[in-house]
Amino acid sequence: MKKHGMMLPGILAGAILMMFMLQGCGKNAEQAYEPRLLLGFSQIGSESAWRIGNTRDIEEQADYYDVSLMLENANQKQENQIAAIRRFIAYKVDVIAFSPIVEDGWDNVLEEAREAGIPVILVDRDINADQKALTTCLIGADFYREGVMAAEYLIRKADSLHLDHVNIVEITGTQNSTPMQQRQAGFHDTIANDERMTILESIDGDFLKSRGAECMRSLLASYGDRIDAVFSHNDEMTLGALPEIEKAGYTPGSDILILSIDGGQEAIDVLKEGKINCVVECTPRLGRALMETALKLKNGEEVKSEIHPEERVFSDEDDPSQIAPRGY
Ligand code: GYE
Repeated sequence: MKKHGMMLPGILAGAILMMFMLQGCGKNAEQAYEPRLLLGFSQIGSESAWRIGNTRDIEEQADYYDVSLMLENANQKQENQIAAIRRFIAYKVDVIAFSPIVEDGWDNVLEEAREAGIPVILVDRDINADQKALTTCLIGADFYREGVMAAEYLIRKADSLHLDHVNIVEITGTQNSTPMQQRQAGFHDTIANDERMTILESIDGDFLKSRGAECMRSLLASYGDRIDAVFSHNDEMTLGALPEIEKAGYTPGSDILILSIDGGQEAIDVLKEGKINCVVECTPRLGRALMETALKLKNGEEVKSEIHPEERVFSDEDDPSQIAPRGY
């Protein structure tokens, strides 16, 4: 039987789930179709190329592993994610996975999953330590390391340009999300020992392109000429900020150094043009590890408590024309 990924509101998703469970009835009408694994996944939204690539990868890998996927998109709202998880519990899925938009506020719904005996996998982002025991495993990037790698690039760049000071503005991701907190911590901790480095301001860009542009306009209005470098927590906000820098009469990549995170194709193309100096990779390809982990949980096998993909740095220190197509 063909399995389908679903990006549907609850009731419709329920009706279709019933339909394809019934479709599985063979000669014996009493014997309902048993998928190999029924996985409920609550995605945050569609805010970035990263997120869209991540959703696509999870759908493709579910297909590849013959997993029946109930996929719900929360459109950037935690309450929608909580409602989706409750629906997964009601449908008695085998495993629940979700990418928590923020770190806190999950205790009640995770307690409900635990009472129902359904294991929960965190994908991409983490939750508060006190709620962690209600989940089995985290599959996602080491965001702290990403912040460290961005800062290490900036320190090397300051050395090679013989800069005696670097005034940085930071455009951060969604407040209280893991990548925002960890990328900031990794970056700040790493520049802390370099007295050339000063953060003029950190401002919340919510991982959105439109907010990246707004933040950059306001930072340029406040600091203008004093800005030497922009550290933006994702490509979308970077792509929003660049035209504002140009409109203000500066050349990104030379007048102002630009550091970004994610490594989507559009940002890599701009890196090749020289308007971005460094992009730290954050891979959205978490689908394979998710399917393998969920299958193990269904079979009652042990799983690792954390799985981090390998990531690298793309920058003007290497030849950007050699970067292979990114696929997201
Ligand atoms: O960097 C950003 C996205 O959680 C790693 O969320 C993810 C981040 C990613 O929207 O582009």
